[in-house]
Amino acid sequence: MIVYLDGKYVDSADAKVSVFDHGLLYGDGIFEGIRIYDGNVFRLDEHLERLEYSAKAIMLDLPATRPELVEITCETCRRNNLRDGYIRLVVTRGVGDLGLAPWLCAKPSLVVIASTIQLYPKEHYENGLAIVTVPTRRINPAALPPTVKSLNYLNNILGKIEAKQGGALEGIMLNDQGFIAECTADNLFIVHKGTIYTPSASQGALKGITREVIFDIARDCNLPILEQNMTRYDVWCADECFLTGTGAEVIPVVKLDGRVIGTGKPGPITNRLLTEFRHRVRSEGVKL
Ligand code: PXG
Repeated sequence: MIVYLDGKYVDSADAKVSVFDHGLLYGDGIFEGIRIYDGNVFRLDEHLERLEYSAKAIMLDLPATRPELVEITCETCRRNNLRDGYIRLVVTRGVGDLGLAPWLCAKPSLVVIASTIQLYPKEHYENGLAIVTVPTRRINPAALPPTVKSLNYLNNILGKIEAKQGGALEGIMLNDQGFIAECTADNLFIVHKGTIYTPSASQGALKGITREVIFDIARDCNLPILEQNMTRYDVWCADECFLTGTGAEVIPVVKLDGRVIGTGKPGPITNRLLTEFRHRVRSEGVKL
């Protein structure tokens, strides 16, 4: 595997960063996870825009412009002959001393990895996931905006551990007011009486790129869609529920906290959105 690291395409065995990199020492950095389908990089501009916003929020100067990032991303895929897979962009604060001070870091490091991704097993798309609500609350936006896709994923990792302990592959994280923020690595939607609902990003969610695609599809198909505060009760009593994410795409949820959602099978609107999503990933995107 060939990895891009700070201006060079190197063998993965040589793709190493310093133990003094603040990405390692403090989780001081940002990242993106992007899919490539049949040689098309899906929503690359949107991912790079989110990376730029994350950089701005943490006052980090990206070491490459948008066109350079597009070229580096595509070139990393080309060098790995990757036509279907997963691309990880990471920007760390770079090498500094043992203090926090980011202004003492020499320069940010940029890494691009083009690889494969571990997907949810196919049967979950056919039968739906059973998920749980986890005890760990999503971090308060006043502490660290969850809209920043930062290298500080401990909040989500604790949630992920708790979901596993609860026997589930994914878990809902509430915000500190008890409203649903999102899942540990996916956004959440419900369908109730024909309308699609999702918590607004201000409730503590990442502004998911896949979430945005759902808004686009809903608009194009004349399906009503709203951002609304949501509790566990709203999910228990929904007709349908599904999660969205770069890895998950659109995955049905049929149980939350032991309560069966709707008929207990993936619902018609969820299935329609998944079908339309899978069509779009093959017809849109930046060609290598
Ligand atoms: N919320 C969080 C906290 C995420 O990390 C999403 C929502 C969905 O956003 P996108 O933009 O992907 O629609 C994410 C994204 C993995 C993996 O390997 C996780 C994500 C993306 C890609 C891979 O678990 N999370």
